[in-house]
Amino acid sequence: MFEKKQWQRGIVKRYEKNPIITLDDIPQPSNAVFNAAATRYQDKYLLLLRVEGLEGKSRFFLAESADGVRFKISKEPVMEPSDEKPFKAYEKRGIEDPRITRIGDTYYIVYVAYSHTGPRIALAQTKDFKTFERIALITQPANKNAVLFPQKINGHFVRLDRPTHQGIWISYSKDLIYWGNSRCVMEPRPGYWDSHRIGACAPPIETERGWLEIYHGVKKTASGSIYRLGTALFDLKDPSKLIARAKAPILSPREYYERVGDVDDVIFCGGTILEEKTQEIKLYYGACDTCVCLGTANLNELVERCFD
Ligand code: BMA
Repeated sequence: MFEKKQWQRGIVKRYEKNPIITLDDIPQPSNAVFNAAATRYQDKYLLLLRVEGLEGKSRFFLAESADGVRFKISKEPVMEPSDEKPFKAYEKRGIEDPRITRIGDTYYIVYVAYSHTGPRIALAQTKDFKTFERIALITQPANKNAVLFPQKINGHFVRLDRPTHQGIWISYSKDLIYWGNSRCVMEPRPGYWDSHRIGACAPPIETERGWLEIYHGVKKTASGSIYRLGTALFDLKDPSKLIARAKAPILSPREYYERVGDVDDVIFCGGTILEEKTQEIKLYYGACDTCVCLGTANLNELVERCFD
C-alpha cells in the first residue's frame, strides 16, 4: 500500500540526483536536451537524445552507459535533419522526440519530422547505432507521438500514434512503409488530468495482463498546460482493445526541474528499460523541454494501477 504522500507524488520514484543529463553534458553549443528514446544495446543502456540547437532545430545525439545513470554523450549528432529526398523537405525544422523499438536484431527509430507542413512521423533503422538508415515517412501531417510494438501481431507490424489532436490511434502494416486499418483506441478524458490531449510515450511493454502503455496526458489551466504520465493496458492479441486505464497519473511535475524550464510543467517520456531480474522499469523523461531525468517503478505495480 502507498502512503498518501507517495500517491500524490506518483508511483514513479525519482532518481535522487536528477536531472541525469543537462545542457552542460552536450559537447556542442545547444539550447536544450530532452525527450530521449531508450533501449538496451549489447551490455549497454543507450539513449537517443533530442538536442535542440541554438538556432532552434532539434537533432539526435547518442548517450551510452553501463549503469543506466551515468551517460557518455557522442561528440557529434548521430542523426540530423536529412539532406536527401524525400526526407529533406519534411525535416527542415528539425527531427524530434525519437522512440526506439527492437525487433529481431534491428532497432527501429520512429521520430517526428518537422517542417512548414507540420509534424509527421518518420521511421529509421540501425543495427549498430553507428549507421542510421531512413526507411520512410509513414504518416501525413499533423501527427506525433508514434511508438512501434516490439513484435508483429497477427502478421502485422503495429504502431500507436496521435493524428490531429484527437487521441491515440492504432495502425497496421505488412512492410513498415504502408499503414492502414487505422482507428482511435483512446481519447482524452473530460474532467481528468488528461482532458486536453494524450499521446503514446514509451513503446508498449508486454506483460501477462496486456500491453502496458505509458502515455502523456495534458491538462489546460489558466496558466498553461500541465504534462503528466499515465498508464493504460491493451489486449495482447488485439491491441486495439483498451482493457484498463489508470485514473491517476503515475508522475506529475512536482520538483523544481519539472516545473520550471523552457516549457514549464512538462514531464514527457520517450522510453523505458526493463530490468528483467528485478522487474524494475527505468523510465527516462524530459523535464520542461530542458533536461533528461530518470525515474524507476515496479512493472507489476504499474500494471495494477491501470485497474484502480
Ligand atoms: C509536445 C511535444 C514535445 C514537448 C511537449 C511540451 O507537443 O512537442 O516535444 O516536450 O509538447 O512542450
